[in-house]
Amino acid sequence: MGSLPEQFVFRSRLPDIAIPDHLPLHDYVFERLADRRDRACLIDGATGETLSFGDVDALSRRVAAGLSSIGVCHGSTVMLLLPNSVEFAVAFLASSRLGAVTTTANPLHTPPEIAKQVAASGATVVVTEPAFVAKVSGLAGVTVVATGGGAERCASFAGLAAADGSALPEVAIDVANDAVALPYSSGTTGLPKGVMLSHRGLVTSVAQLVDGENPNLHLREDDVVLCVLPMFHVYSLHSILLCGMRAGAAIVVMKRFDTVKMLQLVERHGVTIAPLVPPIVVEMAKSDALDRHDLSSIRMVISGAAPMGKELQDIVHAKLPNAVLGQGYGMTEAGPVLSMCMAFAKEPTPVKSGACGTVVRNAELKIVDPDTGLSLPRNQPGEICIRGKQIMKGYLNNPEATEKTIDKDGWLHTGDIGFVDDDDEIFIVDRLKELIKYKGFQVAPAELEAMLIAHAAVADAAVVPMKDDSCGEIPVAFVVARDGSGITDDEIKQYVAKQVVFYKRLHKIFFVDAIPKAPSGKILRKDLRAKLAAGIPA
Ligand code: 4UV
Repeated sequence: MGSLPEQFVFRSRLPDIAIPDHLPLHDYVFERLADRRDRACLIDGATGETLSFGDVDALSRRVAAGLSSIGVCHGSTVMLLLPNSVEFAVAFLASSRLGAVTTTANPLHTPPEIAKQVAASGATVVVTEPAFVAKVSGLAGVTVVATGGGAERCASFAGLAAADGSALPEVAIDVANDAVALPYSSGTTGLPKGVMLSHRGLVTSVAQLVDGENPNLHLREDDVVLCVLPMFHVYSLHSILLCGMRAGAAIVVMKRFDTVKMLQLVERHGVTIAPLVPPIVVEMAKSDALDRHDLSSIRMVISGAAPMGKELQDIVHAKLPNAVLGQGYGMTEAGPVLSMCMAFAKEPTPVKSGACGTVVRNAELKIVDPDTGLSLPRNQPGEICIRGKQIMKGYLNNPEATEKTIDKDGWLHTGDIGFVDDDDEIFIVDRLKELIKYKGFQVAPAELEAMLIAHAAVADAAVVPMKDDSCGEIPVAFVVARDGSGITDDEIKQYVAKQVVFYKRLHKIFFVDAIPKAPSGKILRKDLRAKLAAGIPA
């Protein structure tokens, strides 16, 4: 009888902690409300208006009652189509109170992109700003709620917030099975899918960062966290909003990114924690305005959602010597955080530039050889896999895609290639999956390929990432044009641009005779990426 192959499982260097994962997410976040009722919770960056923890708790109860009065109940889906705002945070918590699920979308998405997500998620209520009401007003069976004034034929957010918060319906939330958030992600392959994150999953993931005697991400009550990353993306929703609130920190909400305004806000509010993505770190590092502002309050700069090389990390370190700079590594499906920089811990340990953290507590991580499926020891690159209560429950209405991502032993396969070094630090070196990341935003090649193939002049197409200094990656397409169509690259770019949000636009079109494919019909993306890496194809 052969012996089983050795399993190399990596764990945090910190001990596991007790996690109150019996609590619904809103109760967990507000667990210590009595101690911090009057402390600042959400600060509107534009106006300086501040809501205390007590205010946010009460407002989220009133909005929950208001949502209930327009039919939202246990199991309903509410879409938040909002830029960063106090209303976003409040509506998310309000939906959680009702046992409803929040699906989040970028308000800059085009009407067809939004309609697709509304239909797929089963959202019956969309909360948005007056400026975006027209994008959703024609959707059948959907009640639109507008923040701010002036939008016609909508329920008003202010109206919902005037409801009686003491009259909330009793809801029996099943923390292990009820989803509370439904962000969309294409995962390792195909089109964007609804990622079901349960109350227990998100509670676990937040606790893995900020709870315990020696939290991996040490946020304190006197911290001021900058929220410039979009709350509709899981990085901001989880690691800024939920972690910030759980830890009792104040969160400065910035509606949209602008380098100078961001630096002003840091100075004005004494921001101590700056969670960013590499393109913003680059903008900040090269901005002339950096030296004109006192940024000495910043004690932590977190970078995540895309790779940050050692060079950039060293530049920022030189510019912000008071701050500890490190990376987090997340993936929507992973709940979302897989690993976090140990220099952010209460009792920090040294880390290396370019590493994206050490696996979080109460979780297991392994590196798997994509060809043999065997787990690999330290310093050998393979597919990063994670297991723990924090990972997604699965994709909404898509058991096949769920099975391909979470194996029968409960391991979630990330599609990222990386290794764990001798100090337990994780380095990501490549991506097995199709996903393109433009400034940290997801672009699913399959979505753009379907669009291209639907064009009468296109016989076949493949979309792949091309490295780019300022965006990380940009989507480019290899296109086989139909004989005699005479279609130009500009026409193709325009055709796609009309249908998609700005970050999914194609930057270059390469006309080719054929798309390389495996006998199974699968596009050989690696070959196309290699072509790009070798220089622009003719
Ligand atoms: O699904 P997603 O868009 O998810 C994210 C989430 C990032 C987070 C979340 C919470 C944090 O605290 C935090 O620091 C970061 O990005 O995209 C997932 C894919 O993005 C790439 C990788 O390919 C993931 O599978 N990615 C994410 N973080 C990193 C990264 C990183 N630090 N370095 C390299 N690639």
